[in-house]
Amino acid sequence: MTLRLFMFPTLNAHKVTIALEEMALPYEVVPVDILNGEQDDEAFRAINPNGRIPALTDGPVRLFESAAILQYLGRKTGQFYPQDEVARAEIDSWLFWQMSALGPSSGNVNWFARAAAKEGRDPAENSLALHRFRKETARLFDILERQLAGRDYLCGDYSIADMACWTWIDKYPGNGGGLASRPGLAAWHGRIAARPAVLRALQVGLDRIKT
Ligand SMILES: N[C@@H](CCC(=O)N[C@@H](CS)C(=O)NCC(=O)O)C(=O)O
Repeated sequence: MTLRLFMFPTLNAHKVTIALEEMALPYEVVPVDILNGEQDDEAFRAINPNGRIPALTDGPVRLFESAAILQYLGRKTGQFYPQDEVARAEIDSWLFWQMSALGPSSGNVNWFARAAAKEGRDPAENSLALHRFRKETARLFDILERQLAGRDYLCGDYSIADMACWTWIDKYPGNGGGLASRPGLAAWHGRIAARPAVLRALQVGLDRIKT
């Protein structure tokens, strides 16, 4: 059965291409042009009723939400997601932390910064929101720094939790105040950035960006 990944080259989609490349799974890319509203097409809504990428199908299995996809791929292959409950509980915790804290907080920094610039709004209008989300994102970066003290990866061995967090740090380090003052986070970032599967994964879909 062919895995079909519905995607546009963004950090949430690249979490999944990292997992697919690391797990050496063959997959087909189905482009969804989110800059031209294809995420709202009825055909795509049948795959993800929430109208967001990434989504994945595997025969009769349909998944949306990047963390659900990462868990599925981890269960399917037995890689980067150990069955042992102690290890899995740790990975799930960091995975959900990324989805509920790091992603939304850093994403809100982007939104409020962009809304002012792109929508011709008075930047002062967004200053309180930006202050709140920048402060929270910096706090979350500090949490990662603390977790990585004495560890190469978030949960000991490289796992789907690292894949989920890494794209957000890689793409928007400035949202949390950068990596210069966080040596553990910087080393972790560099360690993952150097992985051949990650380098391949970040290229997937880039031909879709028409700039
Ligand atoms: N929690 C979702 C977030 C998905 C999401 O927000 N995807 C963005 C791209 S990274 C999207 O589809 N944006 C299209 C839009 O905002 O209309 C996940 O992790 O899969």
